Amino acid sequence: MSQIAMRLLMLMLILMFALAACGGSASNSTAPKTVTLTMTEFQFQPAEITVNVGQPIKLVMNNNGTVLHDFVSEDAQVEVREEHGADHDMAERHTTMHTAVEAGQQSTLEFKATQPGTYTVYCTIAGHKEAGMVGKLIVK
Ligand SMILES: [Cu+2]
Repeated sequence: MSQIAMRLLMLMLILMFALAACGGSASNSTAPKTVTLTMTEFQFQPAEITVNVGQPIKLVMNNNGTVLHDFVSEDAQVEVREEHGADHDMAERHTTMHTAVEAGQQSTLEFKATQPGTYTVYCTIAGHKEAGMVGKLIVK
């Protein structure tokens, strides 16, 4: 085999490995499913989020409003993996999920639901829940 043919064969092998690696990561079932949520005054859009038990979820929250909002649950049975949000003092409130988003900003919350059920999510800023910032996390 000539030197050039040998090099071409090596190049083909490298390309095949690279393609196999790409295919592998694309079909990786542990990659989180992205769910996008929009916040405004005064609602979550969508107001209901449905996920499966054990499915990794990356919740991407866009605050399209003009004031700080947050996404909180006190009862959702979840395992929070990673959170990137605005600083927001929750005082003594007990929460299982909590991410704040500054006006015009984006925050993310990666979690896995651990128990089926229907849980309440809401915004803790005074008056916002009453004005409509309340929703449901449905876990199947
Ligand atoms: Cu709010």
